[in-house]
Amino acid sequence: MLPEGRLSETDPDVHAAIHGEEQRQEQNLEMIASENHVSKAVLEAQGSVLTNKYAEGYPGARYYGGCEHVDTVEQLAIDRATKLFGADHANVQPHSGTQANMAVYFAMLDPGDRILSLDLTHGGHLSHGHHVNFSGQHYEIEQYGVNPETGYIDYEELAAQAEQFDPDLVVSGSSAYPREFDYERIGEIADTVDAYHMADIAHVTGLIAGGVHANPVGNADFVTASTHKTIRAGRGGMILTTDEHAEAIDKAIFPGAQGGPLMHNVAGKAVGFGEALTDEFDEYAEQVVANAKALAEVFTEWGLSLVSGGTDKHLLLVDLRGSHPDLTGKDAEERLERVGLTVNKNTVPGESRSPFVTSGIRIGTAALTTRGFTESEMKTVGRHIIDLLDNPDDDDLAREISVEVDRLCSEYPVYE
Ligand code: DSN
Repeated sequence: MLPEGRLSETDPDVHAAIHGEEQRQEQNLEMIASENHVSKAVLEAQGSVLTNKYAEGYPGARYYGGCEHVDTVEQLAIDRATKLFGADHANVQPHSGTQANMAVYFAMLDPGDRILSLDLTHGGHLSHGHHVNFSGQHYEIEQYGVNPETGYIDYEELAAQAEQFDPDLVVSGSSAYPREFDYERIGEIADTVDAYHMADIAHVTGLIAGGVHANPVGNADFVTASTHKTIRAGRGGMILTTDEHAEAIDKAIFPGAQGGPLMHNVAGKAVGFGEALTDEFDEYAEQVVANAKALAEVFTEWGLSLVSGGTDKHLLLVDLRGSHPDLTGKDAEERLERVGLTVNKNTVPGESRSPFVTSGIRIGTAALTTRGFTESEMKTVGRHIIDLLDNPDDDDLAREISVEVDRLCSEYPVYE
């Protein structure tokens, strides 16, 4: 027999922590660029009985019986993903974006093969070859960066670097590069040196699905993604590829890198992708970028320095070294958190402080746009951020801003 009763009765400790997190999300303005709020429908799918089911294999070819319903769910997720991105093939089983990247490397490379990717401190990701990550330990890595003057990737320089390094795989995509990638150009560079091109669109999955950013499908051999950021389809990952590489990718995910898929998460992806196919989602994606540009405008007007001078996407990278040389990213993050503004400290190009301290903060607009924020609310929040950074000892000011944050949270609830 199963324990009876609601979670609040059977496990008040876990219930209290979940409830606390619900309250935290409602009562704070979430500006961590990799986070978002999913719909109640996605939550329902993710919290469903599908968590009970083993489904190793793929729809129609499983290693377990009783898979007729999970087959339906996974096929819906696959069909919606291929429709959204115009891809030949989608694998929706990766547990995360990192697992998706791992599967592409595992499918196409041998240990010691060469990967050319964006440096972590210039906006890249751990799984693109950082030395503490499996990717940096199993493959030979060379990294490209942004031009220190402009903050943009210099594609001529990247082409020259590729010629010299002769990579087997070139990675486009980032966690903290505020500009759109030129996937076509990187595809050409990869072709020139006979390398595969993997576009990691984890952060911009929703912007591409919503038609605001160019789609790398067609220019990249592999497109990897996480599904919980701008696309709001619940926590997980995905790989898009061509018919040519479909079998290798499917084998790399299962049995290569993972066991049973998390079918409740696959259901969340199906529901979120369905939402992303609507016109409302396209409007959402446009507003996410409009909000980030509005925030960039306020920051620039008030003297904050932004890496690359602005943004094309859902995130800004504030380089505090110019305007607030003594303020670390860690201190800035804590100062904003005290009034209910959640951001994350982030390294900036040419970083001299440790990743636990940093000289920058990364600020995203996806979650606030989900709450209904438009440019005017974003500008209000932007001015509050500047006031807080400029006046560290003004407790009255912090209290006033905290009240204003409460007001905005009540006016734009997440789930009520
Ligand atoms: N950790 C995520 C981010 O914050 O960008 C990427 O995996």
